[in-house]
Order: sequence, then C-alpha cells, then structure tokens
Amino acid sequence: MASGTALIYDSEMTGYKLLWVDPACKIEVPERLTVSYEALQSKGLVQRCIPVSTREATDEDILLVHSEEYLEAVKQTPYMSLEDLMTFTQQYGDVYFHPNIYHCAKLAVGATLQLVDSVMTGKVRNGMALVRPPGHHSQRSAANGFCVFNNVAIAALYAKKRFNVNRILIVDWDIHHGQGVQYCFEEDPSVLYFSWHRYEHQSFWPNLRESDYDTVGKGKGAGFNINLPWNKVGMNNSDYLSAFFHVLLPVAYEFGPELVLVSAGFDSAIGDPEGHMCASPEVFAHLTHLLMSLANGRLCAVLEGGYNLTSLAQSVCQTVHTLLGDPAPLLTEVSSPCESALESIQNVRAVHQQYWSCFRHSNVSPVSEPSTKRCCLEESDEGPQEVKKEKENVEENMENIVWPEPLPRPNPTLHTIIALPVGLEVPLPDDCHQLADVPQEIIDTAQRLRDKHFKEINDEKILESFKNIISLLEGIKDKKVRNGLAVVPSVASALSCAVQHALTSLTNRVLVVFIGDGDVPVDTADEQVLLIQICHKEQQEPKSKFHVPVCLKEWPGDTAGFLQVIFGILLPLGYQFSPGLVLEVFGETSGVDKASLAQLTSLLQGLAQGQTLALMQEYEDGIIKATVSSLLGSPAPSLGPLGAPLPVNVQAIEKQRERLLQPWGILQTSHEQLSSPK
Ligand code: Q9C
Ligand code: ZN
Repeated sequence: MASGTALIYDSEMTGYKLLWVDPACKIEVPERLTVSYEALQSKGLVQRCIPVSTREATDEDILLVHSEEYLEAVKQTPYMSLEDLMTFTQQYGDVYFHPNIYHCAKLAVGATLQLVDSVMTGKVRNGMALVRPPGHHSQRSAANGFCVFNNVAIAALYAKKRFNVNRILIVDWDIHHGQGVQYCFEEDPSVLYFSWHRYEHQSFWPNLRESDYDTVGKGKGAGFNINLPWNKVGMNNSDYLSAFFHVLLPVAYEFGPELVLVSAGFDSAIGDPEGHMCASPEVFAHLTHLLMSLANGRLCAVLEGGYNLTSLAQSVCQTVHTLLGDPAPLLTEVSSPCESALESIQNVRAVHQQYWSCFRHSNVSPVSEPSTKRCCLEESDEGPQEVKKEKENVEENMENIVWPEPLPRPNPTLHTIIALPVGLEVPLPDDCHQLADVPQEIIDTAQRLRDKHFKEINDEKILESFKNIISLLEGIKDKKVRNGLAVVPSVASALSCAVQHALTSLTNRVLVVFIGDGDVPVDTADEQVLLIQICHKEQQEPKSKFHVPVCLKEWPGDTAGFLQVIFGILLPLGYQFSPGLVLEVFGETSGVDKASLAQLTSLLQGLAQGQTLALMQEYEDGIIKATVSSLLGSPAPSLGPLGAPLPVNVQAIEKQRERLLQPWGILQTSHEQLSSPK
C-alpha cells in the first residue's frame, strides 16, 4: 500500500500579477502561494511531505481539454504589449493576462499532472499541488475567473488516458461553481463532478442558470454532475458537513471512484472576500479526512481559489495535516444546518434520486422552483453607486472578520497499541506496538474499578483485560498514544470497564459504536454516553435519544445499507455529539464484511481527534488485521461501486432518523422535517 504525501510547489508560479486596475481581479495575487507555502514551512509540514517537482504541461496535455485555437492564442500572450494584453483579456470574464502567465499556467497544469503521476504510480498515497493560476472556470476555448487552463479537468482526462482509470470523482469545494469542469464532463459518466457554490438564486458570479441543482449532466452523463447551490451567504461547518453526509458521501461511495481529485479552493472558508461564508479552516481537515478512504486513499488536492491570505494559509495547512495523517481537530458546535442549506440539500437529493439508489427512499419532491429570482440583485458592476459602495463595505468587513487561529495538531508519539490476551499470537504490522507490562498504578486502578463496579467478576482473564483497557485509556488520555485495540474475553464487561474509566478520568462524552446483537451494558441515561448499535436482531425499544439501535437484515450482504447507516446516522450524530473518546466494539464479527468495518474504523477517526479504542471479542485474524490497519491510518480498501441498499434496511434506518431528527438537527435532510414532525 502506497504511503506518503506529495507536496508540489514552485515559486515560479508567483511570477505573474495584475498589471492594471481591475477591481474584479485585484484579489488574485502572487502572495496567495507564498503565504500558503510559508505557513506549511513554519508548521514543519513541508519537510514531512515528499517533494515532487513541477513540469511544464505539453501541448498534448493542454489539448486534452482546450482547443487548438485557444492554445495558440494564449501562446501569443508572452509577446504582447500591455495594451494588447488588456485587449486580449477583455474577450473573457473576470480574468487577466500577463506576459508570464502562459508559463505559469503550463506549470500549474504540469504540477497537477505530476501529482496524478505520483499518486497513480504509488510513489505517494496522496498529495497537494499549490498552483496558480487556478483552473476550474476555464473552458475549451476561454479563460475565465482567474483561470487559464483547466488543471483538474486536464488531470482527469490524463488519468483516464495514461492510467486507464475508469471512475474519477472530482470534489469542487471552492465557493465558485467550476462551470469549466462541468462543461467538460457533462456527458461523461466516468467522471463524477460535485460542486457546491455560492449562488444566491443566480445572483452571484458566474450567474449561470446551469449552476443550479437541476443541472445533472446529459446523455450517458446524466446523474454524474451534482450541483449544490448555496442560496445564502454565511454557511458554516454544519452546513458543509451536512452536504457531505447527506449528498456527496453517499453518492461518492455508491460511485466507487478509483481516483479522487479535489478542486481545493479555500474561498469557501471564513473571512474570504468572495465567499462570505463562515466555515472554519478546521472544517477542511474533516472534508479531507472524509474523502481519504475512497479510491484506496488516492486523493489529489489542487489549489483553486482562496483570497483571504490568513484564512487561505490556515485552510491549506489543515488540508495537508490531514493528508499526512495527523489527527483531525475537534469541531465543536456542529448542529442543524440552516434553512436555506436544508432546502438546497433536499432539492439536490430529490433531483438525483432517479440516478443514485442511496437517495431512492427520500420520497420528496423539490420544494422550490429552480433558479427562482425571488431575491435577484443586479450585478454590482451595473448597480447604482450606493449599491456598489455598500457591497464594497461588506467586502471590507469580511476582511476584518476575526476567528481563532486553528490549534496546533500534535501527534502522539505512538500511533496504535494492541493488547492481546496472554498466549494469543497474531501477526501484526511493524508499526503497531503491543502493550508492554502494565505498571502497578494501573493494576491498582483496575482493582479498585473491579471492587466498585464488578464485584461479581472473578475470571482472571477478564480482570487481565481490565488492566489492558485502563492502560490503553491512560495512554490515550496522556496523549502518548492515539488509539488502541484490545482483544478481550468478554466485550460486555470490557465495554463497561472502558466506559466507567473513560468517564471518570478522560472525558464526559463517550461515543459507543457497537456492532452486534444483544443488550449493550451501558447507561445512556445521563447523556454522557451516546450508544449506536448496528445489529441483526430486533432490539428492545430505544430508551432515549442517546440510544440508537439500527437493525440490519441480511447484513453483511447489504454493504450499501451499512454505509447508509454510517452517513445517514452514525457520522452526523457523532459530529454533533462531539465525543472525547470513541469506543468501537465488535460483539460478534463472524461473517461481517471486513472491508466495510475498515471503512467504519477509518471514518470514525475524524471524531475525538482520532482517540479510538476498539474492543473485540471473537478472535478472527482478518478482522483484527483490517481494524489495526485502519487504526494505523491506512486507507480502507475501496468497496467498489455499490448497488441499492435493501428496502427493509432503508426502512429501519429511516425510522431511526425520523425518531432522532428533532434532537439531532444534523440528521435533517429537508427543511420541512423540523417544522412538521411526524
Ligand atoms: N468581486 C476562483 O476562485 N469574480 N475564481 C470576481 C470580484 C471572479 C474566482 C468578482 C471570481 C473568480 C478560482
Ligand atoms: Zn473560487
């Protein structure tokens, strides 16, 4: 399995700038690259990455997307006078040319292709390319929106041609619609394009009708273009995460890409003068993490926009930290998305239910006419003076917005510790550690815990497992170790012990994810434990909003159903609950598909800064290995394209979601759900 993170940067790409006065273009400055790179350097991230050199794209590369006429025209720009450059520029929208931009644009494409090469050949697992000019607005025969050549679109076609990649996912989290990418793949079912973008009912640039949610692709490509328009500014972490849980991730997993390309624009972060959104730089750590178990971890992030230099640099660092495998930061205050976000999410799910079986149960029709111009504002260029002034003010206020600097993301010295019962030998990867001798202090703690809560237990092996569990939890608490796995004689008592000790000495919020049947011996009444149980057999009625049993029939057969639980319930609840520890408990794993479990383990790492303790009862070589591998940060193996979940399971999942979406707002997928509860 490939490892390592590529970072591609070349200061050459700072070698062009705006040479005349143009308010629309003044934000696209060379410093965008230098501040990002310097921030990475100051955090020691550059040296942790694998340097990959840039190259100039060839004509052949560029012609994968662009027309010969356009390429020839751009080729002339290095020889143009200032006046000619201005004239040349005027035929396009919101872009500028410079004598050196053609060189930089070739480097930007070349850097992106070098990244794709490194990932596809297994030289690295993933990586990021810091490039300028950006790409996603440029079209076959047109520059647009600061973009000259379409870096990511060219990369997708290059990957198809050079590496025979059959399915590519492009995630465009830039705040503008990458219409250039959309046009390029409209009829191509091998490239799934997802974009969210500030839209405000078409009043925001580029003001296109075809940026709305009902543009889904054409012909064979129908369903492979997903637009999520944001019709209000101020979207925050909850809105972005909801979009991932309830739109992008279910589709992405059903699609089963072999490569993920991210059009990583950070104008969707707080403080950006274009985006006017409120998501924190830390959210990009999570967006990145959530994509990292697709495509066997093959992810290439390519810079697009991002115009607040502080926010941009912080967001780039969050992304690279995560690509390198550092624990994701805590996201607090995740709750309901706003009304407007919900409306968009509902609409996009509704128009896509005919293409994606993950949405097929959501029996809702679009709530609003596409592209309603209800709140249509004139473009600022044409508006009266006062409107212009006010818009400028808003822009300045945006630049003045302050937010806390993301905390450092320290890495515990040990990644994963395994505690096996005495006598059990399992072949384990080199980079995981076995629990060493338990110090007396911890033996005493285990003894006291037993005396207090488990008087009736006398089994030596069980007492032994208590010591191991407490030892692992102490290591996690002291940030000496990130996560752990204990193979135990009885998960029931091990779980009780872990919950007791965690609540006493580690945190006041524990998420328990229990795979298997039977009564789970944890008390959810005091709201300190959120229990999510995925099982076969019908369980007793749930006790509270902190007790969530989901019963799946014919599972492990129904992988799609299992993922629907993860994206529809488990992750949203986990993020809103914001635990300090995740206990992942495998009651009976017999026959359970280990690839799905590996995905679960990987995705759960986004919570509690990756502080997970896995407890496992039945010894099964394969499951232990798969779990350890995920705990160690290896990407879970791709599940491939998925079919439809079993209707009976969809029903069970929906029943739980309906029950819970009042208290857990992040479960909502439509804006009527809260106002008219069933
Ligand atoms: N108020 C990218 O983010 N419109 N391009 C500028 C100024 C053009 C953005 C209007 C924005 C282009 C890659
Ligand atoms: Zn942008």
